[in-house]
Amino acid sequence: MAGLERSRSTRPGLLNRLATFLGIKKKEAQILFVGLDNSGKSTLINFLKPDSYKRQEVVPTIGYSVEQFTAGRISFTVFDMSGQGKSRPLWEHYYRDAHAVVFVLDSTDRLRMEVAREELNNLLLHADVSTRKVPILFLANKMDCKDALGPIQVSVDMCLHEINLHSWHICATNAVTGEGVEEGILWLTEQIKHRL
Ligand SMILES: Nc1nc2c(ncn2[C@@H]2O[C@H](COP(=O)(O)OP(=O)(O)OP(=O)(O)O)[C@@H](O)[C@H]2O)c(=O)[nH]1
Ligand SMILES: [Mg+2]
Repeated sequence: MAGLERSRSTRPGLLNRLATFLGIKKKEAQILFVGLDNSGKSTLINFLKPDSYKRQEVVPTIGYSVEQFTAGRISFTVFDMSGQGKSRPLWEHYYRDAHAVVFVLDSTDRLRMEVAREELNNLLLHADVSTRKVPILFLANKMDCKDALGPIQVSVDMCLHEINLHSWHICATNAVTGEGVEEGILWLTEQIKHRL
């Protein structure tokens, strides 16, 4: 079935530096990255990884991959799901143990914003998400592209204002340079530190 890839490092990456900064004491946080194919999930995760484990080239994910960042007192386990239509039914198997969901959107993909909205609906209606009130970070990615929608327009198209069971946040990101990512991860870390 799906590919399983693991990377471990003792060199602190952004996630670990933030965890240390925020004084998180518990041991493990599981974060689920979902979103349509080509939205930039793996590129974002590659940015978050410690330098020595960054990939030269990011390729489309087959099934899913798992990345682990370990340093100090905290270990983040990141599930990077494929966004291909045939792989999306896999996402729900990872909802139950996720401390937070990162939903990545390609801000340039106006045509498929509706499809992303449908997938978000499925996620929000799933009992393992709705009953646990999992925080959701939306990343309006590819903000560097000239035809990208702004995060406010993405929020409107995705009807994010209708989400009332979960804490959520949206930021515009460039996964290649990491612009905007730190703000999102900081918000995420604040949300989950009480849940670990
Ligand atoms: N310009 C620009 N390109 C990006 C950005 N993020 C990702 N890309 C490009 O978009 C393409 C898809 O990125 P991936 O990270 O593989 O997307 P994914 O969401 O993991 O896709 P799947 O694994 O198929 O679900 C790659 O060519 C990336 O270089 C961004 O912020 N800006
Ligand atoms: Mg991928």
